[in-house]
Amino acid sequence: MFVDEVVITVCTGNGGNGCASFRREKYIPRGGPDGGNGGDGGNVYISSDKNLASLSKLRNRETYRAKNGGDGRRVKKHGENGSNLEIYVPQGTVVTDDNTGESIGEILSRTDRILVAEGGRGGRGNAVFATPQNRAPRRSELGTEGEIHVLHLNYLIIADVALIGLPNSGKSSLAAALAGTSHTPQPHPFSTRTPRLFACELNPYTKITILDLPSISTSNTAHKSVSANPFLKHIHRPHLLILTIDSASHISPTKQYEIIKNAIAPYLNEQQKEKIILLSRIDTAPEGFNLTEIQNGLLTDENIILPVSIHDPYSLEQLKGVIAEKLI
Ligand SMILES: Nc1nc2c(ncn2[C@@H]2O[C@H](COP(=O)(O)OP(=O)(O)OP(=O)(O)O)[C@@H](O)[C@H]2O)c(=O)[nH]1
Ligand SMILES: [Mg+2]
Repeated sequence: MFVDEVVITVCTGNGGNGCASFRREKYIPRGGPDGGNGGDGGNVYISSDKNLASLSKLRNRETYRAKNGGDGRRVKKHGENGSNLEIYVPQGTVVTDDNTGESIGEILSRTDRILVAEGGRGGRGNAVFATPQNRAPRRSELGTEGEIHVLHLNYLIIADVALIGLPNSGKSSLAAALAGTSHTPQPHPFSTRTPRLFACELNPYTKITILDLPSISTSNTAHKSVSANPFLKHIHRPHLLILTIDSASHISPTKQYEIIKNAIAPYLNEQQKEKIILLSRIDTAPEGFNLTEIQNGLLTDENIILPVSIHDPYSLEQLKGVIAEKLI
């Protein structure tokens, strides 16, 4: 199951209480104070796990707790520190405070780890309060309470390129062809239900990841797109967007482009001005399909337009070349 958003509650451990006690041993009258300190409560961390590709291991609305610190004991024994809790997430996860909306951090590299909540401090035992003036203090401290936070985890997939287009426009076949992996063609629309990453070697020196996204519905409009395609938010990280315009579709290329542009507009970031527009499945274009006319109709300063077919290795090589140029 692919899950890219969860809300969880995290609780850190309480600090253990300090102990108030006095040394009691045979032949040692009036032994001094010997109460140990309480241990600190465990912290909660959000940590990177490069093997994860979803937040599906976490349960929405679940509470995750670190351990409490142990109480201090006699003979100056310190309470044990409560063990920390590590919550593992995939690289690309954004952490925000669900109550305030405040950004807490992002897990981007494989070593990233964020302290999201700190455990309570252990209270001091009476042994530490002994002074020459007061050799028998009875005072000891209570441990402080841990913190409780409600966190919103939003996984935004890390990829170099994202493929976006209308149903059946050849995105998955193209991603598989570029990656050189086998793909069972699905002739029905919306066969891709969740985002999928493909590793592609553009040339011997450049390896990239391509994100194949579920199709945009033809009834998509900017304001409806969140519910219609909850996966479009994943275009946030890829530097380059490839829009597939289906040459074989009954919807005109300009109309397809309009639909895609409106659907992705709410999710674009500043750096994503550049796009490659593909006239996909070009080998199945109907008679009278005027490539030059269509290319000119779609051309803008920000776009480059290429015809492509998975059955034409030359067009795939050409596409790889253009991707490499845009990314490097
Ligand atoms: N002739 C031809 N057929 C293609 C080409 N690319 C894809 N197809 C076929 O088009 C159909 C749809 O391809 P997909 O790759 O599943 O398209 P998609 O955009 O991922 O579609 P969904 O995710 O299902 O909405 C399949 O039957 C493919 O075999 C192409 O370049 N030429
Ligand atoms: Mg697909």
